[in-house]
Amino acid sequence: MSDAETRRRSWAEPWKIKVVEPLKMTTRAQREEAIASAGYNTFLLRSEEVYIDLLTDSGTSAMSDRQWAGMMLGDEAYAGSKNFENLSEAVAKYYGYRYLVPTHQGRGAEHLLSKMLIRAGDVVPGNMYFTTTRLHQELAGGTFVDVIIPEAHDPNVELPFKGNVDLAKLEEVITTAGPARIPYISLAATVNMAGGQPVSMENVRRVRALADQYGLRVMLDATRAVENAYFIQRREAGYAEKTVAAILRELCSYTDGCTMSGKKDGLVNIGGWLSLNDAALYEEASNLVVVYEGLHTYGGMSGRDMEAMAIGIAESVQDDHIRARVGQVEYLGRKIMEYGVPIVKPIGGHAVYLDARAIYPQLTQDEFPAQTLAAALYLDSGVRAMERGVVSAGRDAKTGEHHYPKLELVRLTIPRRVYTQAHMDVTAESVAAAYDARAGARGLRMVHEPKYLRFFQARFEPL
Ligand code: PLI
Repeated sequence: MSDAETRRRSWAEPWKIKVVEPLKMTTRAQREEAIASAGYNTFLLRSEEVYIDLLTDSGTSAMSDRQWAGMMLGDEAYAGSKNFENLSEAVAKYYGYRYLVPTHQGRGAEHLLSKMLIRAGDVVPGNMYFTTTRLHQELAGGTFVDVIIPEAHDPNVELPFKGNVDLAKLEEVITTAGPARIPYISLAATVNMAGGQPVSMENVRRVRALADQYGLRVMLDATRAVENAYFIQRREAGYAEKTVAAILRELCSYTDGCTMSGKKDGLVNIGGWLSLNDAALYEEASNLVVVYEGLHTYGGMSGRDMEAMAIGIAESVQDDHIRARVGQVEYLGRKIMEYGVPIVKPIGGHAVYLDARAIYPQLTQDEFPAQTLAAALYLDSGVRAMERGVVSAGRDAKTGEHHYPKLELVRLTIPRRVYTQAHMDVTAESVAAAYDARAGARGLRMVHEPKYLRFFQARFEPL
């Protein structure tokens, strides 16, 4: 059959539903009580109080029947599990790295990498911070410096590769700090905090060239690199006829290793890994993992979890899968735009990001517009979203002042293979209702602020 015959006309999912999980609807009065007792933080809601859960795409995906069957093949030996071999083979085949250190999830890998490579006073340039990644870099004594292109901070600029590294800025950071103070370049694909925006292959190639010029490593945050590969296939000249799997391999080939949260692209509920090409670094990482995670052949995962992830990786790079995954996100984004609600453009790979600053011009960042909007959305319909603004950005490690990010966003994050098109319609309607009520928003004040990653557990009260 020709390509045209096999290609489906819409982004319709290449699967059907075998098991369902009932959802609970709540009344407005119940939601008012729930959000107040959660301190106006959607992280502190009980899942039972949520109707459509778009808090995160992390660990919330539905596994396939093949993955569930794989769970029965769990080899729970403390050492030398067969599932570790299968996972290593899957990572080598689809990502191309030589060595694998399994971890309980992405931040476990970030911890090991930061501990191994970062020394006090080091500088880590990267294309926008991610919360856990930056915190591990800081705890190891480093300072993160943002080198993403300036357009990434503007929700309205439409660029195909808004996650790209600003190469001039990167070189300036390298020469100012001195290459000896740069443990590695921290490259994310796609860029979560910028709105799920991709990097181009051309940009990654040039980052590699610059790194080589100064003798530096490039470490990839591969958490959503499959989604990035799909955008390259769709948007970058010369890649339309290549498979997402081939594009992913090429992308990784320009880097020296990766940290990975298998809970996103990898289609599992728990798991992650650290990949490395350098034998000496691997030796150190496989020694360090036994201190913090577990033996180097399970690293915080059970055998069955490693098997499910090995199968999930193979499923995740199928062109049909990733087209439907990103297609659903784009469907929701376009619906929300039809209601006139301001969002980050272009629509990202894993989520639609509402522009809370534009929606609530009456609120300053000290009144937490995105936190306010996430709570308002929950109140309207029971849809749970996540703040990605000043609360998530935290405080400057040196001055103790709030980071004030230009982007003040609410993220509607789509779990993979979980919700239907009708759920997306309901979500868009609810966003529109919250938008229509925007003039009444008064903001919040923070009444409890945890020391680390405050967005998870902070509490608020209405102003
Ligand atoms: O949640 P972990 O520890 O498996 O992964 C940490 C992590 C690293 N990098 C990136 C880009 C992430 O998005 C990420 C986790 N993200 C979460 C939990 C999210 O809701 O986006």
